[in-house]
Amino acid sequence: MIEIKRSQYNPLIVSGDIRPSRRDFEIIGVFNGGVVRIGDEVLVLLRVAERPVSPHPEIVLAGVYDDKKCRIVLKEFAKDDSRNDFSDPRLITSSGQTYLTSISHFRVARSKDGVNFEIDEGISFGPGSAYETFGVEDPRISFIEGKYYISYVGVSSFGVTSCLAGTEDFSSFERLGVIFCPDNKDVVIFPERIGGKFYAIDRPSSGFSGRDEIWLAESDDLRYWGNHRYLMGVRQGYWDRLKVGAGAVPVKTPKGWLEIYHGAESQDSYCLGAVLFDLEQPWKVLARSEKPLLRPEMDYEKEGFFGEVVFTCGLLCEEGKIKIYYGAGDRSICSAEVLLQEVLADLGF
Ligand code: MAN
Repeated sequence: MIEIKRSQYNPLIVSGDIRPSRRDFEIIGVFNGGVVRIGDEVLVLLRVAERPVSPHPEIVLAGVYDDKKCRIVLKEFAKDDSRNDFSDPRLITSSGQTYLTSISHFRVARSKDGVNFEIDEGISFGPGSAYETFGVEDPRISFIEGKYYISYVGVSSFGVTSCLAGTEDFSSFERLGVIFCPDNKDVVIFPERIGGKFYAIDRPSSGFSGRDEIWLAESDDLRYWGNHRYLMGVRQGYWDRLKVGAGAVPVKTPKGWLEIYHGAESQDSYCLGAVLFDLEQPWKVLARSEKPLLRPEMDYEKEGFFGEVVFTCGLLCEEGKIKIYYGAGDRSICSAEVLLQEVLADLGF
């Protein structure tokens, strides 16, 4: 039985640790952070989700980035209007249009011990294009050839896209645009070239098949992606029977590329497990976890803005351990660690 150890200090970062970006907003969650080690510090690029506080109990407000005015404007939805559907806490559907109940941006958090974090005051990276009007979400950081690349989700009325930004210092960022069209999320870029090419895992959602599964793409320059291939799907009867999507950036191990991914067993329960891809031919899946490495068990995972969720966008592989940072219940940042050797043994290696 594989043993994963949650940090005794969980949750490490909660909404109360963060000041909203505006006085009229409140934080609803801080979760799904991208992770990288820089020198003696762990840097987590947090997804901070906030929403306007409504002064009227019968009106729900949503913050939407106006890409012409370059600022966030407020939209009103009356609770008693039958055209408005609020049944999913994350979404508002109004006359056939979908909005989000919160708008997310990224903020830098730094820590010397991986437990106590100093969080930057302002927005480090926020919505900035027509494809990000409902926010930017779920950053994954790949350190490639001396530069950090952040693959993240841009949500707008166009749908859910995957975008890319580059940075050298996490204070200024270069927007490199949409790299995968809607609906496509959970993009992680391998940290080095394989056989001369860059590779990314993505997760298109097919309206036709109704499936949310993992694909692989290749590129020469990280911006233009092609040679798309189906990589792995959902498995009937398993913990990942409904949806799968990449989690953290793949880790190179002697046995293959190790990817910690998420699987949903129902619309509202997300677990984490492992998959191993071939080192030279990453389109070959070598093994997948029979059982999840982590499933929502603690109160802080079962409850939350959207409970029953453990979801990762980043980890560190250090001292023979996989240190996973994960979002719990779409509300807080937690961590858990497991021996790399145990994960590989569990996969049969
Ligand atoms: C899902 C969840 C939300 C997210 C939207 C848009 O509903 O992952 O957290 O805001 O998709 O990406």
